[in-house]
Amino acid sequence: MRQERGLHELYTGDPERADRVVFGRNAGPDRRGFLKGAGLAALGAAIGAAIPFGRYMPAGYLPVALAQDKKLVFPGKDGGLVLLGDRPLVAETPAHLLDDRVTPTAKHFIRNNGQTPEPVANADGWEIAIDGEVNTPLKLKVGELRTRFPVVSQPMVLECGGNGRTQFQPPARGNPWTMGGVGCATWTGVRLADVLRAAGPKPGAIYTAHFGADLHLSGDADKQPISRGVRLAKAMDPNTLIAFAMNGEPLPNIHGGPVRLIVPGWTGSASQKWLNKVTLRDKEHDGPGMTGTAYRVPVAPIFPGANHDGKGFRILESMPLRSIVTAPADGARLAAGTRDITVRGHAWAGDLTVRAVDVSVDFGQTWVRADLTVPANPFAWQHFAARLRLPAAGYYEVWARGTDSEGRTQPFAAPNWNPQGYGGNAYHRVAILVEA
Ligand SMILES: Nc1nc2c(c(=O)[nH]1)N[C@H]1C(S)=C(S)[C@@H](COP(=O)(O)O)O[C@H]1N2
Ligand SMILES: [Mo]
Repeated sequence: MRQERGLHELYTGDPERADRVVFGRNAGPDRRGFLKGAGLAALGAAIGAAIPFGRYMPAGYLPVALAQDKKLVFPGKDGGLVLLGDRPLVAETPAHLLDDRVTPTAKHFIRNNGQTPEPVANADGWEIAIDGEVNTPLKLKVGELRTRFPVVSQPMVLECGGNGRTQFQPPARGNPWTMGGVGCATWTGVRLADVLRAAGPKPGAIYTAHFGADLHLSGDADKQPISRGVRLAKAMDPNTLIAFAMNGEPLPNIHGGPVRLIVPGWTGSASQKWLNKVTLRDKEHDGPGMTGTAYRVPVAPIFPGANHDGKGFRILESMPLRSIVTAPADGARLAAGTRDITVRGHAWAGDLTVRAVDVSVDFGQTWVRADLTVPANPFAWQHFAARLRLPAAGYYEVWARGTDSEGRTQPFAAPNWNPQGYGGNAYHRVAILVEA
């Protein structure tokens, strides 16, 4: 059975498959030997410079510059994502690259739990099944979805359950997300509710179970990398979509194309990629990612650092309130004499909305209320901006702190320590320097 390997390892062992995974299906056998053409251009773009001796670079070679920087090399990604792991492939977006109101696909984070499937040629022929506690089990091709059901298109936040994890002390287990496991792309698809209604949920149906076509890292076809579900009420929310397009383009393979779920505002793990089946169940789902301490959080606080088997935890559903500063960039050096700056960013709060965002440049002694937009539609993030005065040259930190529609404010440090680090929503803090 084929073991999934890191990209680098994959390149050394199986350059043809590596090139297909990285550069798409058109990388033919002529690309063996040395790297040429589109592949070389893509690597050059990722590095940000021409590669004068690129013709001598072996196909599948991962340049040291990229390995050191931990920059993601991937077609359609602009080189700015930070690789958190390549087996499985996980990459986050530095906050300053999330400045756009709608996150471009090139800047959207990636979170895989298993192997990346190879792209399929005929997206419209991809089939999904609806079964379990329904009166009429269905098999629907993606092409049919478009014609049978109303198509919806709107920007919505997709966020990894572990976003903010590095805030936890002692460190929590899992991918070291800072604040970049989030994006707000425009998703186009049909409502899961419409499709479920067509199948007719039985009275006993209370929960969904989601299945995708990606292989487990071990290559064992009997194991799933992840299979989560949601309460039926969330599945029936008109904003929960079966999505086949992202930012107006066919859903890219790496984001789950041809088709995926978007369960906005809830832990990203519920938004199954490479979707091939939704089963309605008469009890809570128990697939990989539903049990123990995975995507589950303590109901009563536990001692930070304690071993815990997750008994008595609850399933992570809505994501917490967060805000990020997208400008200035962390580490920005501002010209001597700069005294006023505009701070900009986004805020979101899972199923809730954001009532206010405050920003500070004096370590939280005083706060300035930012201008804040209303969401473009349910589950879109909100944008804030504020002018701040910097009295002299020197080092400052910009802090941002949101308040949600129920009046709760972000804490200074990550709350409710848990073994896998969910819910870290401390203030976002960026460092800036005004040159003397
Ligand atoms: N089939 C499948 N679906 C999946 C995953 C996966 O590994 N396999 N990862 C989940 C997790 S944990 C997240 S956060 C989102 C990430 O979606 P993205 O890679 O498009 O950003 O997809 C979810 N859906
Ligand atoms: Mo995730």
